[in-house]
Amino acid sequence: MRSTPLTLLLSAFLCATGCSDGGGGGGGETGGAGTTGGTGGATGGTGGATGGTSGVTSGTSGVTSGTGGATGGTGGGDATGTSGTGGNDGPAVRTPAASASTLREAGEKANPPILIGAAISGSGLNDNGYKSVAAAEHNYVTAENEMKWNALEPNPGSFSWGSADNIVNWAVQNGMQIKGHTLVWHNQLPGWASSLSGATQVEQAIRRHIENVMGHFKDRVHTWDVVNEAVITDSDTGVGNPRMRPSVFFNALGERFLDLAFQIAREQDPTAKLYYNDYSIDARNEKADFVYEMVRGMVERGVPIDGVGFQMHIGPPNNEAGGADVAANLRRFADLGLEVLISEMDINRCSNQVTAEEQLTYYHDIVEACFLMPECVGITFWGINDGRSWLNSWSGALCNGQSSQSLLFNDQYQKKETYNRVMDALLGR
Ligand code: 9MR
Repeated sequence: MRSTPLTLLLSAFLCATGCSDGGGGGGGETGGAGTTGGTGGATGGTGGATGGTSGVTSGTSGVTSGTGGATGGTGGGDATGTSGTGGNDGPAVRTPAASASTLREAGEKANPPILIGAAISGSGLNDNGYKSVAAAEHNYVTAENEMKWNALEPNPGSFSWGSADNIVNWAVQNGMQIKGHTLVWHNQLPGWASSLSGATQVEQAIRRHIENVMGHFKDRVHTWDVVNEAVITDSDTGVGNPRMRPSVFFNALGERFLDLAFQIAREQDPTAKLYYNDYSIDARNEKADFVYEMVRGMVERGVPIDGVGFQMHIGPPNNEAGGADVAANLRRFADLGLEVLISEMDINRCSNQVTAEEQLTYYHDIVEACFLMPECVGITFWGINDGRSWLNSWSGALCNGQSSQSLLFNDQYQKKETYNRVMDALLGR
């Protein structure tokens, strides 16, 4: 069974913002026109490449609406003076490969290419079946736990690289890119870091950690989750009283810790892509709105943020998000001039809150939402095979000893129907 093509839903959404003609209008000299641009597409109009007169918010809008982009615009600069951040010099659409025998191949042959990622665990790499599927099907790696603060800096100023190096080196050998996950996060902190207090102590610890970690991996890791999950709501679904999460970082420095972390990261590596990453911000909800305003503020202040990762843990206890909702939500972040990424996708079937049919529809439509947006640079699945999913053993996931059946491969590394639906979306079907 095929779900409603997201292309239709997406164009309906985009047309709601103005589809007066079929040409490539929008974007260009006035920038802001992009947000109400036409339905153009591949050939584009005049907008896009260098943004409009107020690039941060308008430059990419031309691309959004299927307008400008490819041929570039005449506008320049942006409101914050960081020339070009609002522009988007890629094509306005992504063209699928004609055929592919792996997800990785489908991603690499798409134009522009799209990264196909997986969370990789050190223990998984001891299993040949896991390793061969992981490398054949993916070209992007996130270490599931091995690059977190407790793994890398178990004692103050004393670093432990072994497990992370194993994963990173394996990825490099297999021609895969790596995202460093994660520099500043309230969770998986060593005890000594959780008990720091006072602005000076906390700022020094953040600086030492970021400088050492980014410095160690500088030649191999070019994208970083600089800050992870800094926002909380009453419910894990992203609803209820969204606010900055109390943490050792926030408690000592206030919201300033965000800017500080990104600034230190930028000083350490002027060319790295720097991301904010969070869960249950996948569709428009209270948490996503709050994060949008938070990130928009960072962009306006000139904080060096390049992208946002939408974790896309679908099903209990996290949010559920349909493809059209995801598309609309990702779009507004991309319109800030940022890359967007589906960073930790899995769909939990425990307790049957998500049915088998719904799971297939979600997999297809959410991957399609990203695929259709050139600013969506990749899709990372949070694991390889069902049996190793983090969900199985976490009480919040309501699995009660059952498998979450949340991923694309079974425990014999055979492709599941979920895999086929993801492939369909990557091939434009
Ligand atoms: O998958 C990870 C699991 O093995 C760890 O026990 C857990 C501990 O917090 O972290 C999991 O990964 C998380 C990721 O780092 C950040 N977003 C949520 C992920 C799932 O909890």
